[in-house]
Amino acid sequence: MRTDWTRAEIGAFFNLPFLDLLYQAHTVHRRYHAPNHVQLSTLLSIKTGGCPEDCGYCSQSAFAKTGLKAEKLMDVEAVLQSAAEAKANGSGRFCMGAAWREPKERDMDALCTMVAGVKAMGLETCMTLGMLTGDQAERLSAAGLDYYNHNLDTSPEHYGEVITTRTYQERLDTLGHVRASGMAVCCGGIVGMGESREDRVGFLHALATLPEHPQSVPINALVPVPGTVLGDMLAGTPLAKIDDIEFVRTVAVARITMPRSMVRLSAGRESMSESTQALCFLAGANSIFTGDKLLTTGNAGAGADAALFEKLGLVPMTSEEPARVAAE
Ligand code: SAM
Ligand code: DTB
Ligand code: SF4
Repeated sequence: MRTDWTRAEIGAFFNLPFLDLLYQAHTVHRRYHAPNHVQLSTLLSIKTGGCPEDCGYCSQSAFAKTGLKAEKLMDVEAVLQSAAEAKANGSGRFCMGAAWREPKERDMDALCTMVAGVKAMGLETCMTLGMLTGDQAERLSAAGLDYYNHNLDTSPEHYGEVITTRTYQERLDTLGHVRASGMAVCCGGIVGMGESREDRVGFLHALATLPEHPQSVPINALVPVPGTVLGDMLAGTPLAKIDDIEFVRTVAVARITMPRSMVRLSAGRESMSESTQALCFLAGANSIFTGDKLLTTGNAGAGADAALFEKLGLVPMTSEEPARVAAE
């Protein structure tokens, strides 16, 4: 798989006529993935609010005026109960998120117990806890964590407009620790934060030129939360919502440049029409978050998703099924 893409090449994909881009992305998609299978993932916020980081999009930042109450880390039993419900509702993957800059040593045992318990249910496991040291990555990996989510979020140039308390390089370092531990990397970002097309090019370029492609690439559309820097700054402006076609283009270019990765249609789906979501699947998205809630914001809900799958003839991927079909 190519990891030497240039920005010019990635920019050229974005500039293709829309139908040519979709055709190319879907052709790549069919070569590496089962086209009508979409993975259902469930998210659980295992530690909500009060985060010391200043990510401008995030409702959980202590800098945001969202009125969200800071909570403690959930009990292992409650997490496992929630995972069992996710499994019963057809999810193949369970992703646990914590509003931390990084996990504390005192929490590591409980986190590892959660991972082992969720894994024992036959679910794919993912966590997103902030920055990790090499040792923490090793421990989570040994406990059975399949994926670790840590996003680059945007282009290196736009990054400083969004977050000041953690550098791009620190993010790259955490991704290196995750990769070295043998866990799969889940790394993506957000579009619709007022960035330019060139920033979206730079963002996908950063992902597609990592030492290995992230095995999982979440593409989020900003959920503008009132009280957050970006939610308030963009409210009422033409930038308040990413253009649907531009969003689909971003998914398509992710698919073409990272052919084997799972491309996840993540936050922001609640405000997308069924047709836009269908175009995202055509462009190569093959995973969604299901359920009524993401971490703190609303989501389309299992009923709406079941109806959409029925309409489109999509089948949820089972956790036993290999996510990727054999490539030639
Ligand atoms: N605290 C951890 C961290 O940031 O590494 C994990 C949780 S954080 C909520 C995970 C990701 O969710 C962020 O990197 C960001 O890409 C995405 N996210 C957070 N708030 C969002 C929003 N309002 N709209 C879209 N995506 C969002
Ligand atoms: C990711 O890139 N998207 C998911 C997951 N990683 C953890 C989270 C989306 C969060 C949306 C905002 C919220 O619900 O607070
Ligand atoms: Fe904290 Fe993660 Fe939100 Fe940033 S995105 S404020 S690190 S919870």
